[in-house]
Amino acid sequence: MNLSGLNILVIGLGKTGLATVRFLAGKGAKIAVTDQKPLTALTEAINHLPEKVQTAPYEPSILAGMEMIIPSPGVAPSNIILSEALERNIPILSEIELAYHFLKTPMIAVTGTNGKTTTTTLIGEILSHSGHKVFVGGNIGNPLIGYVDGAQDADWVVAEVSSFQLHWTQQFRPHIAVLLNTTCDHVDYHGSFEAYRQAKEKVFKNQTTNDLAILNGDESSSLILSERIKAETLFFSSAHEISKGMFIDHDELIYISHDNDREKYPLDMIKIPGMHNVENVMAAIMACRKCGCPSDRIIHTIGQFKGISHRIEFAGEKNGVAFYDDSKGTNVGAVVKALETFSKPIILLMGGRDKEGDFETLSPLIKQKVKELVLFGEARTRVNSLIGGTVKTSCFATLKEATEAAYRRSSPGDVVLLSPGCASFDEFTDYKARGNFFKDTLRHIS
Ligand code: UMA
Repeated sequence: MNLSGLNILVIGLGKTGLATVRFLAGKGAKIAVTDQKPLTALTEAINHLPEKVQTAPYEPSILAGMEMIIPSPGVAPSNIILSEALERNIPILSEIELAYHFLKTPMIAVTGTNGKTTTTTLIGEILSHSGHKVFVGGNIGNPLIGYVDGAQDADWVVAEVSSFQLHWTQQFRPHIAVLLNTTCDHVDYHGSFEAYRQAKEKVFKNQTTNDLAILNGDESSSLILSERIKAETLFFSSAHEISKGMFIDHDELIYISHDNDREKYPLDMIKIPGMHNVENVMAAIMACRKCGCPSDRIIHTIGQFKGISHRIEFAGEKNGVAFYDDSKGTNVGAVVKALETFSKPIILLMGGRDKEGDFETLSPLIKQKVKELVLFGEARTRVNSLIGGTVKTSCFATLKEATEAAYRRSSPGDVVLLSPGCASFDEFTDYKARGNFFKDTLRHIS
């Protein structure tokens, strides 16, 4: 792909936009950038732009003369500039698609509604403990294009890829692709659950028989999907035996490879809680075995792995009440996984910015596991109208008020769980800030 002299518009000046602009400048493209925020709110980003990059107004008229558009992941497909670009047949590429065209390192891509960050991180750690040089990036926080812009000196790239990033891909082809699970999320962005699912499934679209696809054997949609996949396919299941892939047999994980080799891994090597994490581990093992990582290194690394922050993370104990930070649980599927992890009575903190989640599907599990529901933030009214009657429920404007109320209502032996099922952006910059704020509130609570 020759970008020299090409007129390219980059939409959004966050992490992705800035890294993309730097890469494009190095390739000699003529770059314009635009952002829905006023320029005065973007001084920091603008100060980091390479020379000759133009800032442009946030309106479709800027498309005149443009030959390619690179939208940031957060720009929804329904965006007015993107709609107009489609009308005018101007190519739209996501940043991961652009990066793919220049990527020289073999790539493992991990997607799914939940577990992406845990699995991506674990694969990266196993590979590096097995002696490989690894770049871990993508949706996890550091754009893939930044790696492509550098020396590209890793043996493997492990990329967490989101549905936002996959939506505008065309030729993107990871050597190993993992789809962990697909439950309802980001309907506000994609327009429907079906559109969201289709975006995720694009991770397999260009794979060939030389590649590997890893799918969830407990989801009927992945069985249907596998019929369209050309790559060698392996499944993982926490519920039943699998003929090619990985499953649980009493206190062991069994892996049956394509060559019918049978390997065993002790279940108690896994220190991170919940059956969903057993699934994440199975996917990671199969990806790493394909890369040639030895089983003993895999077992050792999994045994050391403590999980990631803000994902069902133990946040402390006060007067016999245990607090867990699951701020990264921003959709209903994640709340399900978190609730399933505990056997003690739960006081559940939910809320934030609604992504049109299917909260009503939570009712049976809430009835079974939750002692009291404490709702907060923008989404509290809608969530309350959908599941408020299931158990005793109260509503608060902010996370601070909700956390203090949850503690007041708790008794020794309870779990207070922040698993919001919503985005954080009504009160915080991101889920990390929300999780840290929760922990900070706990420190000062009395
Ligand atoms: N913007 C517009 N128009 C829009 C939307 C945004 O101009 O319609 C502008 C904003 O004003 C802002 C910039 O775009 O200045 C932000 O772009 P962005 O929202 O795409 O954010 P980045 O900083 O580029 O971060 C993105 C991912 N963000 C999203 O997908 C929303 C980060 O994932 C990712 O870590 C980063 O690229 C590096 O790859 C975050 C995320 O929430 C963690 N991801 C979602 C998730 O995990 O559920 C998909």
